[in-house]
Amino acid sequence: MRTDVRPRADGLPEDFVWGCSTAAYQIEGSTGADGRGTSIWDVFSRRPGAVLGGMNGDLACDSYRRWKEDVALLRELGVGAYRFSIAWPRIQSGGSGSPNAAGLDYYRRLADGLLEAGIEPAATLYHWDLPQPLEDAGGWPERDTAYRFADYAGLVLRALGDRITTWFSLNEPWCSSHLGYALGIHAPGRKDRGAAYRAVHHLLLAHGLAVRACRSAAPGARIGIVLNTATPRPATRRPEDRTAASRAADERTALWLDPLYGRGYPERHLAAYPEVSMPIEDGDLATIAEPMDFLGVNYYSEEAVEAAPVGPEHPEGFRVAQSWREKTEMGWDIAPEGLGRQLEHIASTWPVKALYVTENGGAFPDLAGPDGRVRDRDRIEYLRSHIASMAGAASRGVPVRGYFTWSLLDNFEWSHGYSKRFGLVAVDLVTGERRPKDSFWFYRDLVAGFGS
Ligand code: IFM
Repeated sequence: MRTDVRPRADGLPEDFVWGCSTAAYQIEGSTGADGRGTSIWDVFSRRPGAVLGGMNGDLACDSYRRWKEDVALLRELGVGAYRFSIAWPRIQSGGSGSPNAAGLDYYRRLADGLLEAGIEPAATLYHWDLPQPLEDAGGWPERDTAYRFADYAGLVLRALGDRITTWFSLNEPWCSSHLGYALGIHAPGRKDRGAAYRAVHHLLLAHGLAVRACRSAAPGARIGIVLNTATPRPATRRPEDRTAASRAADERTALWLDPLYGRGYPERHLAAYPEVSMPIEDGDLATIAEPMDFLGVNYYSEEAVEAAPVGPEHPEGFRVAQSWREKTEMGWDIAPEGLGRQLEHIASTWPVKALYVTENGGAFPDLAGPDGRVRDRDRIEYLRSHIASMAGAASRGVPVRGYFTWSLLDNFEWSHGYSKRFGLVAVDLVTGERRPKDSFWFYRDLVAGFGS
């Protein structure tokens, strides 16, 4: 018996995949390089008041030019996989037509660099950077956008499917539909609930069409979707708070998972909002329910929800309630046990084949000491407790196959600009210099099997 290596203390299988996640607009920069077109975030971030301090992703972490440094960091971490996203406007500047070879070459180089470092590339096809010309034509509320996405997915899979086998269709489509089209706090910044629900349907249709495109373009590939599901609890026993919590949970979870697993849209949810309707055409529900290989779940928090008067601030009639918990810099409750609960709820309600935690992490103050070192004990504790919660779910039979922390790098946090930092690695916004925080070394230990 070997005595030099301790067995994993976390109860997870040896072949469990550890990784890190990022997204194109948040890290790449070089928004005008090599034929990249304009995305809705390029336009939205220039709208006065849309992003804190008028910041944008023009430079971001400069990863388009410094990707080799990112791969070296991942190699140092020892992770098995890297989840990044492909910027649609780099591949089709206007959102349709023949692919831009330079854009594809960038992701080919990145994938090859990862493979040479022994790291599996895992690519998201859409992490919110819709080509602006498609938004000008109506965006996700229009059916044609789903067809454009299917074309894009097919050509990316044909070009890169020989070296990338793990694919995610959409990242957190709730953010695209609800934050982008209902609440207007993400690109494209519209406030129209009818449009948001049409977007829900077309995002799901786009996903189903992409799964089919993937199967025909790269038969060996595996594909799933990434959702930010949530099951908030009612703040009190009052019936109106219970109704509020169940509506909030449906909006984040059943609205997506029911159709994805062949059950159609949840009637109770649509009945609660008679002003919206889903533009379903013959065959759509079968397309949306095209079998996936796995489901990705992004988890950050678990909130309490209470009823609120319907109005511009709470168009759905609910809001996050006051709580006793410590919060991250995002103002989100730190609720590690909610991750295990969420995974168990999903696995016991829908017939998922495999689950990946595709994002989990926290924004913290990250003050550097006089020696420049960031002793981010709060992030380490956040990661440790959430991973323990996930491992608990795995030990109770939930088929969790991997965990990706958000994020490798401090990056552009959407409407918060660069003010919220989630990275294991700090990035100097002027020089681009990368500096691992203490959480980086914690994660390296954990990946090596010495996390607890
Ligand atoms: O930064 C985002 C990411 O783009 C999507 N999931 C949540 C993260 C933290 O807000």
